[in-house]
Amino acid sequence: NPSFTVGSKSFTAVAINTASKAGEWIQSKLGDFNSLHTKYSSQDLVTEIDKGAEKMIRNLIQTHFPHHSILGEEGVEPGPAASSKALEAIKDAEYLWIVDPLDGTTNFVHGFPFFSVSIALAYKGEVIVGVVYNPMSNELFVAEKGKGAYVKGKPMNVSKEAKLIDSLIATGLPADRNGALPVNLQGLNALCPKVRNIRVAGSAALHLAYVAAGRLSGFWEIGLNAWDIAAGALLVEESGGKVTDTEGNPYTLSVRNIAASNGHIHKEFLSELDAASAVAIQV
Ligand code: 2AM
Ligand code: CA
Ligand code: CA
Ligand code: CA
Repeated sequence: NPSFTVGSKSFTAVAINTASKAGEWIQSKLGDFNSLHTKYSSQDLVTEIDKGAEKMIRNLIQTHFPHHSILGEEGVEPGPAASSKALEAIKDAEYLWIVDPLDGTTNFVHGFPFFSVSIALAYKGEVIVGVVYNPMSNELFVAEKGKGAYVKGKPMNVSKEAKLIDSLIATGLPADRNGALPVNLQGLNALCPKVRNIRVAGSAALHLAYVAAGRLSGFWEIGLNAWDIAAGALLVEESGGKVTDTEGNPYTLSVRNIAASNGHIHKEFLSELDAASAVAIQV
């Protein structure tokens, strides 16, 4: 069993403190940032704020835990399978922090107030701490493996819907136009008539936090990376929900096609996606 501390330093306290500091800084930069580049495609945006937040997070983690490894979105080569390649090189790390400094960059750029900082800690490949922070709503979502999940200090529980037709589901429309996007659109097309409604709010980490908090019944998206999912997946599991890949395999750090739900609807959810052939990237 991993411990949650080194000496007197709590991993969770550092994750919370780091996510809060980065989030407050990001919020202070709303509408006040300069360099705006596109990364892999014209829809794949990155700003100096993504990079600055990651630097801040890396510095804080390294100060506390100099022997831990860090995987962050802005520290690797961009591209559709960015985290898979990076994970391969780093997979033997005992303690691995998985960081998305700004999840929902497009929202940040447009001032749409739905973006987050996502920080997870994995011990021997298993996520043991997950923190997602939305500075705009001042909501901090925290989970520790085996110890439950909390939003603003209050225990979270997933929603109770038992049928897809009563469910509010979220998904994402990825920037990867040739791979993930058409598959996700296929899923959207198939799911839409079978559910109460669908939301596409632009931050995978926050969508997962909302499933954990019972505000969404489920979420799926094709072609994500480890940093979009790791913290949110633990939030959902520790709130009583279910997290798999879109084919129903157990969640691991290498999963890129994610399906999370309150558990009750999971089977029906995945079978509708499967019927639409919308569970994997087709190339
Ligand atoms: P980001 O804002 O950190 O880049 C929305 O569909 C989700 O997809 C967001 O969590 C977003 O994270 C992520 N995303 C954006 N561009 C992406 C890309 N090119 N490949 C994979 N995921 C991406
Ligand atoms: Ca990005
Ligand atoms: Ca992201
Ligand atoms: Ca990001």
